[in-house]
Amino acid sequence: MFYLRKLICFILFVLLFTNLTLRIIAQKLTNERAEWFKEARFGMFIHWGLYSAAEGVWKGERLRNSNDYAEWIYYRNRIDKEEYSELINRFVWEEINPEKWILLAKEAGMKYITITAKHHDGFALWNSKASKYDITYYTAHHRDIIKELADACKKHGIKLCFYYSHWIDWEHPYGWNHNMEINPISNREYDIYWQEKVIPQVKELLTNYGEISMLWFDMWIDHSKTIISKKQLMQLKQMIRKLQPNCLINSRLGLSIEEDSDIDYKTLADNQLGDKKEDFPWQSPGTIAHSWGFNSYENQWKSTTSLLKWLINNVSLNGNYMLNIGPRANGEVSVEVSQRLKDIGKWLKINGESIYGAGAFDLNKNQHDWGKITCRKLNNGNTRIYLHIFNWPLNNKLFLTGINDKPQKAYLLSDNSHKSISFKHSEAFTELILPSKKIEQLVYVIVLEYDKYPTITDGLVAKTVDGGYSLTVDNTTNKKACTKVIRTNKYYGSIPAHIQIDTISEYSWNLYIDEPKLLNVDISYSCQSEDKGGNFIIELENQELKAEFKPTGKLVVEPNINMHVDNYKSFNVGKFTIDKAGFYKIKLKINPENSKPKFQWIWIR
Ligand code: FHN
Repeated sequence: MFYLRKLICFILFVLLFTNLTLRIIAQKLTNERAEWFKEARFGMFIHWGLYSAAEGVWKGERLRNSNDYAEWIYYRNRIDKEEYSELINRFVWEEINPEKWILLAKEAGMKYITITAKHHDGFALWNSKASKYDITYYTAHHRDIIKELADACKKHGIKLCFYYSHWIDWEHPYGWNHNMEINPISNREYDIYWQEKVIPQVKELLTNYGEISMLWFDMWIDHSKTIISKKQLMQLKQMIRKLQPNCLINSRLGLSIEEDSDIDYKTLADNQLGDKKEDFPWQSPGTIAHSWGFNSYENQWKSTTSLLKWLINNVSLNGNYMLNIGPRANGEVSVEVSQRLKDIGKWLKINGESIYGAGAFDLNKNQHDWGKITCRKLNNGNTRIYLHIFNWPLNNKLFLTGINDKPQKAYLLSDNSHKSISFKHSEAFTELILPSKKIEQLVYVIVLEYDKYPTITDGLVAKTVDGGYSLTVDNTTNKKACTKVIRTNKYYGSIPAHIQIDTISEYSWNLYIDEPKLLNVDISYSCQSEDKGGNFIIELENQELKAEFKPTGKLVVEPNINMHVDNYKSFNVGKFTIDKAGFYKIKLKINPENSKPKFQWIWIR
C-alpha cells in the first residue's frame, strides 16, 4: 500500500513536471517565433474575393443585416452557390495587379500583409488541388493571386501571411454555416469537410508559396462552442508546426493562449483596441471604415489621425495593429483608403523609431492626458522614451509625472538636427518647454534619452495639461475602490463613473506637486437626500477642509421623454497651501450619515 501511494505520487509529479516543462518550451518557441512580429507592429489585412465584385449589393438589393460586412453577402442575401460564382465574370483581370497592394503596404510603413486566401465563402484565391471552388478553375486567365502576391512580397521585403477561414465554409456541403444551427450536420460529416478541404488546402498554402510568416484563422468564439473538435484543431496545428515551424498562429484558431501556450499571439475582436499592457504578443484587426470587403455604400470612414492614434495606443501596450484594405474587383484601392495609408506612411517615415520594435513603458496607460508613451531599450543599455503628444498644451509646457530619473536629452523625433528641448527635472517630475507647435505632423513625438532604464514612482496622479490634478475614483490608491466604481452607458453616458458611499469611507491619492502654490480644491458629487447630513473632510498633511454634502437635484438628459438622472455638481471647498515642491498624500474621509452621496472627483489646481 505504502509503495503504491509513493508510486502514484511519483507518477503525478512526473506528469506535472513534464506538463510544466512542455509549457515552458512551447512558450519559449512562441517568443522566438514572434520576435519579428513585435518588431513589425503594423501590418495590412486584405479582404479580396468574389464578394469584392458584388460591392455590397445583390440583384439590386443592398446587403441584408445591419452589420454591413460586405464579404458576408453570400450568406446574408441567401445566394445560390453557382450564381455567386458568376461574380468572377465582373473581375477586370487586365487591371488587377497585386504588386500594387504590396507597394501600398510598403508606402504605408506596414511590414506584413495578410490576404484572405479563403474567406467564409469557401472560394480559394489560388490554384487548389483540394477544391475546384478556386480562382484557377473559374477564370480563363488561370491566375494564382496567392502566387503573384508571394512573388511581390519577396521582391519588396514584406512578410507574407494568410487568412484562412477554417471553421466557416459556405460552399462545402459539410463546411459550417450558421444556418446549421437549425439544420445540423453530424461531427462525422464536418470531419469530411475538415479532412478533404481544410487540411489539404492549408498544406498547399504552406508548401507552394515559400516562407509563410503567419496563418490567421478566424473563429471568434472558443472551439468548445462550435462543431470543431480540439482534436481537429490539434491536427491542423501540428501540421503547420511540421511544415513551417516559424509560421505564427493566432488565437482565432479557436484555442486561447491560456488554453494552449503554443499559440503565438492573441487576436482581439474586430476593431477592438488594446486596453491593457500585455507581456505576450497581441494584435487588433481593424477597418478603415466598417466593412472588410469592398462596399459601395460605405460611409463610416475613420480619420487618419484616429487610425494613427490607434496604432500608437496599441504599441504603447505592446500590441500590433493590422489595418484592412478591401480592393475592388479590378484591384483598385479606393482613394479614401490609399490616401489614409499614405499619410500614415509619411508619419511613420519620420517617426517610425517610436513604433517599430518599441513597446510599452511602465507608467499607467491613462496617466497623462496629453497622449501615449512608448519605449525602446538600446543595446548599450540606454533607453529612449517616446512621448506621443495627442493634445499639444496651449502654453507649450508638457508635464511628465512618475519618472524618477533625469533625462540626458530631449528632442523632437521629427527634428533631424535633434535640437535639444529644454526641461526641468525634480524627483518624479519632468517639465518640458516645447517649441511652439507647427501644424505639420498629425502627432508630434518627443524623445527622452536616458543612460539606463529609468525607474518610476508608480501610482502618482499626473499633472494635467492645464496644470491641475484630477483625483478620481479610478486613480485612488485604494485598490478596493475599483470594485465599487459604478459605470453605466445608460442615459447617453450622462451619469459619470462614481462610487456610492453608504458607510464611513476613506480614499487617498499620491501626488507630486512641483512648485509652492495656493491650490484651490473642488469636489464633485451627487447627493439626492434633501435632509441635511453627511459630511466630508479633505486632508493634505496637517491642513483640512471640511464641508457638508448639499442636495444636488436632478438633471434632464433629453427633452420630453422623462429622462431624469442624478445631477453631479462641483463645489469649491477651499484652498491648500503648498510651501515647497514634493510628494503629498491627499485623503478624503466621508461620513455619509443618511445622505448616501455619490462621489465623483476632487479637482485641485
Ligand atoms: O466574419 C469575419 C469578417 O468577415 C472578417 O473577416 C473579420 C476580420 O477580423 N473576421 C470575421 C468576424 O470577426
